[in-house]
Amino acid sequence: MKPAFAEISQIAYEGATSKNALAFKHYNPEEVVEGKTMKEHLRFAVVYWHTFRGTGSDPFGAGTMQRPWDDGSASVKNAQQRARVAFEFIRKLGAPYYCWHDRDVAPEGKSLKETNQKFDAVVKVLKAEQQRTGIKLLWGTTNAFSHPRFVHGASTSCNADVFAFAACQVKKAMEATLELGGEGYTFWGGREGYMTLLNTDMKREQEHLAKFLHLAVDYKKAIGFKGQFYIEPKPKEPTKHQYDSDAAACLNFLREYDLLPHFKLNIETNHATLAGHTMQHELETAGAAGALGSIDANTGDELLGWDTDQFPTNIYLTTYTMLSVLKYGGFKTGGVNFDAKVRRESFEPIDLFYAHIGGMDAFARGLKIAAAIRKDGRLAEFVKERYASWDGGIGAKIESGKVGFKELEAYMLKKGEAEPSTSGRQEYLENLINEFI
Ligand code: XLS
Ligand code: NI
Ligand code: NI
Repeated sequence: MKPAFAEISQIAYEGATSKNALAFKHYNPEEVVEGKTMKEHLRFAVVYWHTFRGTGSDPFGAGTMQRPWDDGSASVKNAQQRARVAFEFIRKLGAPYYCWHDRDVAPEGKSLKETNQKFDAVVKVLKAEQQRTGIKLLWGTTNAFSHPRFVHGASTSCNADVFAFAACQVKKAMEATLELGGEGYTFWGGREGYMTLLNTDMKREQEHLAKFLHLAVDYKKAIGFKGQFYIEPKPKEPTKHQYDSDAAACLNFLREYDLLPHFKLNIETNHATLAGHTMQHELETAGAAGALGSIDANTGDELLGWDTDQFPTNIYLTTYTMLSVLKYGGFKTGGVNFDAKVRRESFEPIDLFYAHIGGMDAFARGLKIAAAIRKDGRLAEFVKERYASWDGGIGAKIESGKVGFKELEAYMLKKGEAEPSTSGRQEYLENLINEFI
């Protein structure tokens, strides 16, 4: 096969002074930060859907992307050829992982049986390419939202046959993930929500979603898949309300239906902002519950209220993200997955390189900055000091359950007043962060 990116060689680390746009300035895979290499910390993944299937179409216009290796057909041959190009790209970029939806890698056939056969034919090529390049599958997932059959959702559809169809798809995609040695499997409830409550039995739909996930957990055990299951929160789009609306809603749902031990969260930046949260808020919510699994690294546009899935280049964003990730012990099975797409106007193949290099460098800087802030210790010390009243005296007694309202009344009657504690020092802390950026 003729290389698709013949003019591009392996992207190398050249250091911060390099002017080469096709080199890393900060991502030095073997550099050690807090006892692990950058490669081990960040576990970068390239997504198949945006990077190899994104056309650049939007509600106002057709696709713009120039992808000379792709003949535009829905043939298996084209899908296999595309898979080889994908691995050429990922290898030259130096990302250790990739992720897919079943329908990204292979076309849909006329029947479920035919669809599964086409999928198998492409999975074969993916497996061979993984072996040839050493690139691994971070997670697989199912697209149970694009096809018209999913108009009312998949597991939350009003039509039980659609639930059954989605189950077949997840079963098959989980088998493929296992076959490819995938380290996880993600559930993003594409259309699991409602457009209007007038036609929706919300309780029943949520019970069906829980039933679906339990069946997936059972099947995972049955086939011996040891990878991590993730739920990816998103508040809206395409529906008006998605049941997995944010990290807190997901955690509550998982707890209510006894699913929490089986899932972690895959937190996406642009979904956090659509939910009215910062990425950091979502990471802290997941982390505090012991459920921070992986991240979909992208960013929205401040002025566009849509999941624009842009590549992350904001150093504050990557710094705050890595501060939370390091705080909760780093990625185990998850990683930094670029669920991001080049702009419609960035239609040349080389833009895929610029986009990923920029995202990887931004995260490498975020990692180094976060590690420096942690090493410095002033930020953590400030937070610790702020809660000092809980480390002894009445605070320690409350935390350890030694006092009730009666004792607290006696304590305060004697003391007389609760003096305001020290300043929150937000500006001082923001300046402190800027010292490291
Ligand atoms: C869509 C989601 C999707 C998931 C995988 O907004 O981010 O891309 O990551 O289904
Ligand atoms: Ni995503
Ligand atoms: Ni998204």
